[in-house]
Amino acid sequence: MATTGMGYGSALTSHFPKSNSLIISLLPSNPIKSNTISIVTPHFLSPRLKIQTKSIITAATIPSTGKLEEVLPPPLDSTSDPPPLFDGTTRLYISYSCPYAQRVWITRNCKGLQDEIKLVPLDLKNRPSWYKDNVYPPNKVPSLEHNNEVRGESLDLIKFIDSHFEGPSLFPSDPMKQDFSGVLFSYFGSFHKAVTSSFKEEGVNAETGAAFDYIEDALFKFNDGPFFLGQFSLVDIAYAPFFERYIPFLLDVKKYDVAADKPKIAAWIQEMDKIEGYKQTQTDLKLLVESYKKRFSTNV
Ligand SMILES: N[C@@H](CCC(=O)N[C@@H](CS)C(=O)NCC(=O)O)C(=O)O
Repeated sequence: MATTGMGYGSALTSHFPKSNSLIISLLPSNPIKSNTISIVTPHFLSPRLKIQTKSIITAATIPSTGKLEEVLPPPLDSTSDPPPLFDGTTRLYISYSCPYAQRVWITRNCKGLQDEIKLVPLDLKNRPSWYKDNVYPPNKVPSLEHNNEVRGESLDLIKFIDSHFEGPSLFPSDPMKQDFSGVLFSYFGSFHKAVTSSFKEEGVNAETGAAFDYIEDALFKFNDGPFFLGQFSLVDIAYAPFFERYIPFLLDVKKYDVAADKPKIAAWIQEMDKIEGYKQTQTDLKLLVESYKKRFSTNV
């Protein structure tokens, strides 16, 4: 069992990486420089994100599926030139730490669109002014530049990418499942509010507990797989980045194990961790917990 140094519970240990990601350079006769840095400080868990330091250097890693894992570009900041906007390239503007952007990034990966949709990470704390002025006036991430238009809102974007791009469908054709997806997409706002309502309070309140009960019940709805709609879908993608943040924060700060006595949630977490397109987007858990602690510093 992995030891995390943060007292993670048994049901949750599978959520955490056990060792540093293995970087295997392709083409050994023509070695590719794996000139990458981590966006995180060294600590007990392996950083998942490998950020390229120089744009001319390429590198590749092979996860267990054999699919190429990309080395990620460095975030652009206020000193960075804009990309050549509206030149026909489809660009996904994200921040590596944003859970909303992560939804769209996962969707892009799971559909195998790494070549078709170029990632443009931004440093949100030192945002380039051209982003608001010329790309996306709401000045938030994610946004998608495609066919001379820029659109935003993560839930709209994951549906847009799923229906307008090649790759495996991430939305079921079964009308009952489609209906339930609507329920779960709508529930997300209440869920997020209910879970974070405990963050500034002592302990974990009943609202938070009820929200996880709701999720556990939802996972019982279809029995043809461990995901919200049975098979893996956009609904799992919508929730995963938030669970990724809630789980370690609640466990570390509140000693609250989200998956305790919740076998469906425990199984869902385990299965999500096997999705390559998601794994490639997972960020550093200790950093997440630290940033949540800073944000919710009173009475945690
Ligand atoms: N409802 C939006 C929320 C996006 C959002 O709030 N993104 C944050 C980063 S996690 C952001 O860009 N914040 C910048 C700001 O508000 O200035 C979505 O689902 O895409």
